[in-house]
Amino acid sequence: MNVPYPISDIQKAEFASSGHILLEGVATNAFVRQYRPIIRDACMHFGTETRPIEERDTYGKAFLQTTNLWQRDQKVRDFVFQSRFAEVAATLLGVEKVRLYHDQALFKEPGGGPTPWHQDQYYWPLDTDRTITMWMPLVDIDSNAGMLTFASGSHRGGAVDDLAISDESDRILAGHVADKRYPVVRAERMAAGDATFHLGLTIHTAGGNGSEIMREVMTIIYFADQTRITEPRNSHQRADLETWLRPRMPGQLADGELNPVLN
Ligand SMILES: O=C(O)CCC(=O)C(=O)O
Repeated sequence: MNVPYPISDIQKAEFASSGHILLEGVATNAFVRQYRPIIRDACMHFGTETRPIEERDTYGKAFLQTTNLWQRDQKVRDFVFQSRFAEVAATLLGVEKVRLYHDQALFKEPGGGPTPWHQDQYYWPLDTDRTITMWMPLVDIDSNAGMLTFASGSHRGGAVDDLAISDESDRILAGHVADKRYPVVRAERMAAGDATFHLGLTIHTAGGNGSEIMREVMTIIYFADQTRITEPRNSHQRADLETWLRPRMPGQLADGELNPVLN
């Protein structure tokens, strides 16, 4: 893990054109073996969902979400602060340095519902399109276990609508993806430690978890250094400003203590 992960010019071009890419072995087997129990325990400890799946709404059924574990657990911080991950993010974005936005563990339970089609950037008061998420399963998964699925090239259409993740975003963006004939792309399987990276504007979804195992996924979101904060455009962006960017304010550089440079 101390050596950089190699990215070829072909992979960079693929990412620029598709808005997403699958990379194998971004974390080594030994590294995943070491950190999987740490992240799982942190999710158990800090997770707050207690309702049975049947009683939750669409968002609640999609995954158990536990955020910014790096602030709560020193060992998870070691995982999130890996410069190897951040360097891949910077290389794919074509920028020199990236900052941490936040991390989230997204565990989709067996029987968990689909993740509606959405664009991440709707949530983020950041004045850049240079935002990227690393999505890494900590267990081997097949396509029926809630694989992340992308509308290839959809980032080039910009922000499509002002929609939070919901049944409505799912309906409208599924229609948009079909109208624009974006290829819908997902991996058949991913091994623990493989990762996908996608841009904040890439339209994406994930299926329900039809397998019998918990889909344990860890994500890390980065943005380009020197990015400024925008005036929040919705309640989610106001919450993000408070939660992930404090003490910085709209108009300022997003370079507060919660947003360190990681490469
Ligand atoms: O893991 C999922 O089901 C959805 C993840 C996602 O939308 C993201 O990481 O941006």
